[in-house]
Amino acid sequence: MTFADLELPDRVRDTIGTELCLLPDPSADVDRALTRYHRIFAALPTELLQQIMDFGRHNDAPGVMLVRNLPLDEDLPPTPVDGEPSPAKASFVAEGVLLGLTGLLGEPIGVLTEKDGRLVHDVVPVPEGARAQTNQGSAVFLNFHSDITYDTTGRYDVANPDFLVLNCLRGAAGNDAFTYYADARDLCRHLPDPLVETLRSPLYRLNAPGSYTRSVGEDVLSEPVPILSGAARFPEITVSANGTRPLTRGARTALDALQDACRAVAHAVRLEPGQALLINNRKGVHARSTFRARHDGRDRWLQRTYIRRNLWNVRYRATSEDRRVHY
Ligand SMILES: O=C(O)CCC(=O)C(=O)O
Ligand SMILES: [Fe+2]
Repeated sequence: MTFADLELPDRVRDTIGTELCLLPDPSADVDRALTRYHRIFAALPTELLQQIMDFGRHNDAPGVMLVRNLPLDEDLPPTPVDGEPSPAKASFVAEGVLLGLTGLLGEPIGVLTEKDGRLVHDVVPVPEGARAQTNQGSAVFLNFHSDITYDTTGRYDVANPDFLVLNCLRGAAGNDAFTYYADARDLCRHLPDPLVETLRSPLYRLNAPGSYTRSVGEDVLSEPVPILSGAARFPEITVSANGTRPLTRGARTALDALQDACRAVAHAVRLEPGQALLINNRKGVHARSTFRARHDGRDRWLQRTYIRRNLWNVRYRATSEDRRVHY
């Protein structure tokens, strides 16, 4: 599948940046902030705006889109080292870019077990998580995966985000961090039919995300699920970074072949400040290379949202404190 790549004209970047830098921290009133961002992002040229909206709405759209030449915060404080928001961040341009793009795709959601339910996630290398299969890692390859959500129903691919946006505030100091995306349509074309057939069978149990298993201290496996599902033209894929357990030998062979195929078909992006990656979390799987992290305030810094097209289908998980935050 094509990899979509958009660039804002300088004039539009500057207009959006000037307006965003006047706005306060969106977390105080997210719906009001999203409304303001909506007005601001309406300044995008029609063609660009439609390409982003079409990315969100159409089944046959690409699974990943890079948006370049976005505005930046003028004074960026040191990269936080704990995965928490930086208390020193005094302007909110990056948050505005992230939530402005998010609003073109759907609704940002929080999950209590992921970044304390915040809507804006700071994705930074954390010393204790350096070797973990989570967004805190740096010293290990973060395997091709979907962002999944632990759920008592035993299905982790239902309440999980439809989309992720990753907005880059600071690139890796060694320029060595790559994000990869492998589209399930490409994977199905690449793999022999019998292996695709196996991957379409409920022969796999997914381990819950590392952020959840860390809190309970043990692996928590899903019910047996297929890795690929849905119409042949529009396959959905679900893989856990934290471990996908094949239930048969054949299932293992197909899973190994899938991992190789991901590396073969993936698009690689080295995110730089002013670039955001829009990721469809159902049409493909993503991964991240190892990269050098020093935990000295100059490390790579992304902000991320989890997005649902619609909040209705996840209402069974809604918390009573905040209508965008789910347990
Ligand atoms: O750091 C990256 O490029 C991607 C990390 C990741 O998988 C995520 O944030 O969901
Ligand atoms: Fe991820």
